[in-house]
Amino acid sequence: MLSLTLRQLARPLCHRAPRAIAVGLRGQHSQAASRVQECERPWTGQDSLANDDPEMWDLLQKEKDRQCRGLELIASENFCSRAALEAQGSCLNNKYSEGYPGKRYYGGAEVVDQIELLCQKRALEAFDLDPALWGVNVQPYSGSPANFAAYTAVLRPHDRIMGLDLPDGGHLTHGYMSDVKRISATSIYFESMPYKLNPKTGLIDYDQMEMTARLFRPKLIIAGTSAYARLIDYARIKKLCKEVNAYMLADMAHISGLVAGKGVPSPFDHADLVTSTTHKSLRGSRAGLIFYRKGVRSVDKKGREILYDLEDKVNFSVFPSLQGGPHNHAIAGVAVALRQATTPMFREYISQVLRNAKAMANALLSRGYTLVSGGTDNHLVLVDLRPQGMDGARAERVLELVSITANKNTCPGDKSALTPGGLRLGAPALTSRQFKEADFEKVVEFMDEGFKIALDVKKKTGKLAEFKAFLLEDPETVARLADVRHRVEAFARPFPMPGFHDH
Ligand code: DSN
Repeated sequence: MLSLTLRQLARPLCHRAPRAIAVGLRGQHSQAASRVQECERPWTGQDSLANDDPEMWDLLQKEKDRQCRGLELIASENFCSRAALEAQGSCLNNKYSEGYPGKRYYGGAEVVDQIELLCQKRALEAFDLDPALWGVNVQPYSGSPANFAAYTAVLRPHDRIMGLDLPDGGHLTHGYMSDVKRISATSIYFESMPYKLNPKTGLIDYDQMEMTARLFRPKLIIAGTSAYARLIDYARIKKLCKEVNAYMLADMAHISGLVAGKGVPSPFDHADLVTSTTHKSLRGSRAGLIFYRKGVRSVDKKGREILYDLEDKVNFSVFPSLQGGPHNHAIAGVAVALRQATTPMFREYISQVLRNAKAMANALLSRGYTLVSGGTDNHLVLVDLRPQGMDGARAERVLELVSITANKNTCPGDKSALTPGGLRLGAPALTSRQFKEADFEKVVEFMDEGFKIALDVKKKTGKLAEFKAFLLEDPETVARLADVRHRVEAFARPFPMPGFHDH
C-alpha cells in the first residue's frame, strides 16, 4: 500500500519538477525528491546520504551536533573511532555467511572468513588469552543475544540461574523478573533467583548469595553488573560455583575496556564463560562476544581429567540455534576496536577513565551528595539523590534540558523503576573526548546547578508529568535552564570528538 502511494506521488512530480529543484528539497518533500531522481536516471547507489536522503541526513547532523555540544555521562556509552565506524559502515554489510570460517552455507566468504578469524585472534589477544585455553565466538549481535546464547549453550529449559537483581545493578538478561511478571526471556525460559546488594553498604551481599545458592542449586551463576561502582569478587563466586556445581559466567559488558586496559581484575582468571558488548568502555562498534574455556575443567576422584565441552555448544547455540547470518560489518568494526584495545594508548585511556570516575565521585561527595557504596573502583558512579529529596527521573530530565545526558537508576531499597532514587554517571565517553579530572569537577559543578533547579521545581509541582511540563512552561525556570545549557555547551563543544571527520 505504501509503495503504491509513493509511486503515485512520484509520477506527476517526474513530469513537473526539474532535478536541480528536487535535489534541493528537504524534510517532508525528500521522499518525493528521491522519486524524481529515480525517474531521471538509473540507480547507481552512488549518491551521498545528503543527496539520497536529505531527511535522514538532517537527522544525523542533529544527532552529531547533540553529541558534540553535550556532556555524555551515560555509563554504557562511548565514542567509537572513525576507523571502526568506517569498517562497520562498509561493503561487508552486503555479505551473507551463515556458518563459521571454512564452513559457510554461502559462497564468496573467503574474505569474511579472514575477517572473522582476525577478529577472534584479536579478541583473545586483547584479553591476554591463550588460544589453547580459551576460544571466542564473535558473531552475537549484541550483549543480550550473547547472554541468551551462552545460557542456551549450557542450560536446558527451566534450569536454574542466579544473577544480580536488576534493581540492585544487574542486567535484564541476568534473569530479571518482577514481583508479578517474568520480564526477561532469561526468566521465562530459565528459573531465576536473584542475589542482592547489602542495602547498608551498597555492596554485593556474598553471604546471602552463598546461602541462596546452597538452597537453590543453580546451574549457572552470573557475575556481572550494569550499575555497580565496585569490583566483583570473582574468586569467591568461582569457589561457590565449584561447591554447587554451577558454571560461572562473567558478563563484563560494562567493564571489558577496563579489563583489556588492565584497570580492573580480569574475570578470565575464574569464569567458565565470559560475555561482553563491544561498544561500552571497550569503545568499539556495537556487537557481542562470548568467550568459552577450553582444556581441562576438573579432575575426578580417580584422577581422570574432565574436559570443557563449551566450544561446540556455544558455537551451535549462536548459529544455528539463535542467529542467522553474522553481521560481518559489525565483526570488522569490532576487530578494529580490539586492535586499538591492545595499544599503550588504550591503557592510558583506561587509567584516565578510572581517575576521572574517582574525580567525579570525590567532587560529588565534597558537594554533599551520597554515593551508593560510598565511591567507585571502576568507570561509574551511582548517586543516591534521595537524601536531597530528589529522584533520578526528575534529575535526568533537568540534566537533559541543560545538555547533560545521564540515566535514572534504582538504588538499594527503591520501589519504583520509573522514579528511582539514583542517577548513574559514567566516565568513558567524556574521557574519549580528552576530559581530565579538573574537567570532571567542572561537570559536577554543572550537574549541581541542574540538581538545584530540579529541587526548586519539585517544591512547586506535584507528579512527574507536572514537573516536566513546568520545566518547559515556567518562564523563570526556562531562563535558568537556558543559562546553564549555554554554559554547558560552550564548555563541551571545544573538546575533540572521535569518529566524526566533519564536525
Ligand atoms: N543498556 C546497557 C546499559 O546501559 O547498561 C546495558 O545493556
